[in-house]
Amino acid sequence: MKYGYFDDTCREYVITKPDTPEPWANYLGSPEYGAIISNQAGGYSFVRSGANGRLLRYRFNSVPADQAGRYIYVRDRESGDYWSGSWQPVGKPLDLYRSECRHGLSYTVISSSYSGISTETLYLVPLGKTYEVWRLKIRNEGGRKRAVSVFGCAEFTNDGNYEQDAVNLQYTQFITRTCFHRNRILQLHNECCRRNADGSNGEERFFGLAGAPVSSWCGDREEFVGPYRSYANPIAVERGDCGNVPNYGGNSAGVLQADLDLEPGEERQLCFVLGAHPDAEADKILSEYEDPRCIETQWEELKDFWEEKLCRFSVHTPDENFNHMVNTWNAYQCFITFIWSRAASFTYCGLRNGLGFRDTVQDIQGILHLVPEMAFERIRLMFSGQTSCGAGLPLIGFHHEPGHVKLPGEPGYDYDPYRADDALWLFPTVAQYIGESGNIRFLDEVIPFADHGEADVYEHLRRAVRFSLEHGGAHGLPVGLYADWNDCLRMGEQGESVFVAFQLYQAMRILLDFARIRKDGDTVSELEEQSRKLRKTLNDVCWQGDRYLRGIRESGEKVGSRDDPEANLWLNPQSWSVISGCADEERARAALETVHQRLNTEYGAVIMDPPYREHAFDGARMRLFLPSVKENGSVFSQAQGWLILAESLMGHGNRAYEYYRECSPAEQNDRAEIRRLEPYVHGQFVEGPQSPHEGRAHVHWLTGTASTVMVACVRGILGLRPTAEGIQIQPAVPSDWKEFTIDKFYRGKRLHITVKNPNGAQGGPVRIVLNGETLPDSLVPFGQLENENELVVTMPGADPAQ
Ligand code: IFM
Repeated sequence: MKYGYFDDTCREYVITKPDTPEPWANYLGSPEYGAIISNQAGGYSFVRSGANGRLLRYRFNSVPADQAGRYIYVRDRESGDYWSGSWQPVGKPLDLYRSECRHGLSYTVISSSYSGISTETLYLVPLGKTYEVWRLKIRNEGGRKRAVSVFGCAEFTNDGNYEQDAVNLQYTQFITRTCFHRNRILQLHNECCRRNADGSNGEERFFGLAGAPVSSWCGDREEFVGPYRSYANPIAVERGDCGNVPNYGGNSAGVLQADLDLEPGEERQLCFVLGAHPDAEADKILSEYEDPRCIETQWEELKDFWEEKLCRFSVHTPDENFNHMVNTWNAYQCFITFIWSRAASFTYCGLRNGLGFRDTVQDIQGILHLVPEMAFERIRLMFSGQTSCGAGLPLIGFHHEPGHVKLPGEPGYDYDPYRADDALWLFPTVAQYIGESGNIRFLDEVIPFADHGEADVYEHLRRAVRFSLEHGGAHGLPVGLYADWNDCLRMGEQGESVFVAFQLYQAMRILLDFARIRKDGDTVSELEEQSRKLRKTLNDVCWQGDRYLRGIRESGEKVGSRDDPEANLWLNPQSWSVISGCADEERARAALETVHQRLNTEYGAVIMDPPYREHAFDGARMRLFLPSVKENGSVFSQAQGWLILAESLMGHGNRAYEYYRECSPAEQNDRAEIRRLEPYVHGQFVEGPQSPHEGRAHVHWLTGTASTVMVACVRGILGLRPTAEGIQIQPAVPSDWKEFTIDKFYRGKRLHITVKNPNGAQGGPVRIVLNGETLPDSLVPFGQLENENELVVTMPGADPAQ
């Protein structure tokens, strides 16, 4: 079933059928003020931290779903009938009520049409501001005068700390009150014990109205909703009067009512504004919205802000769904994961107060092709989360103080021990950053370690390699430590991880390039020797004829061995054997072929097979999950990106594209009832064939899938791989893509690339003509670029093996 469509002209996803299988969400705001909103206007807001700055309350995982929200009610003062500007929470019959939700880049517009009245509510956080605006346009579509009331409704948290607000009710129910002032409700917190710098008391929040006088108000949730009622039928709306009631020591809310008379065809505009600001500031903010042009200007600014970022890379292929995702939605999701990490969604309740090391370093890769300069500071931050012994801290706290961080094992450290993979993610990220920006001098930049001391980036990277080499097991492969990329895989102190070994091999190759550039002969020889040894071990010990192992436990038992009754084939070692460059052509082909035969499903390749049921070892913690769910054999979405990339690197465009389509949300727009998550964002995983809900996806928005799939599309399928010298172009596309174009902004230059594929190839060596001149190979040297460049890339003759 289809619930909406992609509108490329304005980069929006338009939901035309409001009863979506799940609330379909969007993100508003910035790190200073974040908000998440669903197509039913459900969701919540927070100042800086989803954990501690929670402003609007949201009941996660509850029935009815997706409450509370940013609700606007409309009531007909003659008939007493009422509805909401979003289909829920009132939920009028869909044969009478029409609704459309347009999720755009950092704004959402929800429209309704019912009983001759239409509404359009724009929700956004203006750029650089720390409050949100709900701009309502309401119009009398009929031929007679209408008398209506409009109610804007926000449910405040009583405590900014999400956990306290949700569970510590014997405290948090008694610390706030509300009052009304002119055109706004103020919520005051802890006012008897806290004094702010400006002389005001406690913490203050406001919910105000511009554009019409307030005719009545309510600051108490229970008074508004009424006993044994819900947001579907609040007593105050039913009655048509909010009663002017404040809250004192209960649940605070902000409800403002405006009574309007609308002539036939007449439209009115109101703005509700919500934020955490003292009253005097609230007054100033609200007065700006008395001018209806203010919000229009801010909306334009917001659109320009995003357009400026996304227009730096756009592709026009024969596949519209591919274009929607790469040009807009996958890109936007990469920005959202970059900004919010795993902080706040409808699945993440906002409790993680920091940046997971590996997640963040991977997230950075998703925006590098667009704004390397934006990634720069974050990369530096991540290096300052590396300890002097070379490992990455598992989590970088929001109050990270490089040079002073306690380490795993030391008193005062209260997070997980080291993982084996964290620092190794820095290598592809730095290589891609340097390729995009050309900033090779970054390697010389001195950055402090998390615990003590400092070194240049090159030395940071050397230590990361050294850490892995020093933590080797019986076969000389890196040990798995607390876990590797797979949070659920514990090999034991001395158990070895093949996935990390491939990562280490990739890291060494990248470092070798840097060492050569720096003419560091000792490091070159050392790395050549070490990487040769590692490659040999991986191929001698871990290859099983058609697959690589997943690991070797400290007991010597092999994980992912072909004779194991369960989990005898794992996806990641196969794809990473190719990505790392460790497998030779024959083994790479064989490993990928085994994956295709054994792991592929309609929705992508499962992470391993068969899932654990009876034969899990102690450290196989994925056994806690049901078979075909999460790490226990689902289609783990992040790993699809690596598989697509691996096939692309082999020049297998058809396979790469097959996997891409299987996991692409947009591809499932017409059967959204199966996938259930938003068709415009990747999720964390999709249930596999042993689940009765095969194809159902979970954990929307904040997932590493966004960046791995983006990297797979840009570097893999489209084949654009910037290096320090210039840009390599090596597409691996489906053979029926006969021509496509890419526009890319590259270090201040514009590239207009046309890829021609007259013979239906799926990969292979290309011929490139740059501004009329044929290049000797697939590298476009940066030095040869003009400000504007026309490139014609011709793919070779068809591969007879296809
Ligand atoms: O790698 C992890 C990630 O850091 C968090 N989500 C699950 C992944 C696989 O276990």
